[in-house]
Amino acid sequence: LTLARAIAAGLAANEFKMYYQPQYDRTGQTMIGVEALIRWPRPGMAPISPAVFIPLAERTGLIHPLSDWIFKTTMHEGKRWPLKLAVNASTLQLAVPGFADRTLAMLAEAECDPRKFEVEITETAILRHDENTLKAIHDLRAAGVRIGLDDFGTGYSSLAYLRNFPVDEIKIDRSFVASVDSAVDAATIVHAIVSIGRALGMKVVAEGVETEEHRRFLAAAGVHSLQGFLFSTAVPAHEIDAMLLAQQ
Ligand code: G
Ligand code: G
Ligand code: MN
Ligand code: NA
Repeated sequence: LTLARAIAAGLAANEFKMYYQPQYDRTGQTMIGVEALIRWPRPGMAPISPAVFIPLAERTGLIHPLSDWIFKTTMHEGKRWPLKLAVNASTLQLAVPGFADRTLAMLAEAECDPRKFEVEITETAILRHDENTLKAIHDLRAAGVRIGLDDFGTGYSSLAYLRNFPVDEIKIDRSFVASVDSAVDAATIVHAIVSIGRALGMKVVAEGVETEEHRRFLAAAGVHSLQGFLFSTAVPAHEIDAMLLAQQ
């Protein structure tokens, strides 16, 4: 509970920062998007990973104000880039009635084009398949917001749900990418995910691209875009500005 109080205080004191991890086309030459990832560089203390504080925020209800801050900050900082802006949504956030309307209102307020905004959801969100979540995804897509399925291949629902639950993009989980050059089964699974994604008209993104060997394998397999430490970790907005300038 002490940490929960620190999250609430951190929000009030504006301690959180959004960082952005670049996504490249399959040649690795052109930045085409970013994934927004929250960071908490607590003044005078060791940083805490979002893998720790996001689940705690979910258990305490703080995820709602925190998620609003994440969405708004990403829209305001990212609208100036000619890039797709992918943001992680908590499963709890999606299930709140009015999530789509609130997101669209934030986009309008930030003057951010809905067509460049992507909401990343997980298979857990789909598995719940409650009506609010389904309606939110439908309404967002109708307004031009893209939906991405994160950590694809690690859940149980993958194949059956893709039929009833259309998404624009699937992100191959980095556990498969990490093994493509050492394990035949991981390479086979990547090929299978790309075939399914392409057959269903979805874009396929690979996460956790760490080496030029990974990049070459994934490009040959037909993945559309690439994200990982080979290119960059998540960086502050001003570093994305500099990378875009250097690319011109
Ligand atoms: O970026 P990093 O490896 O530290 O992220 C750790 C975990 O926290 C990942 O599962 C990631 O999806 C999650 N995470 C990071 N930033 C956000 C965010 O802005 N919103 C949500 N809901 N999850 C995030
Ligand atoms: O769960 P999600 O995919 O949203 O979270 C992204 C997480 O993956 C972040 O914590 C980010 O720091 C991490 N990440 C990004 N690129 C790489 C990579 O190339 N290798 C590894 N091991 N982690 C990565
Ligand atoms: Mn993600
Ligand atoms: Na992931």
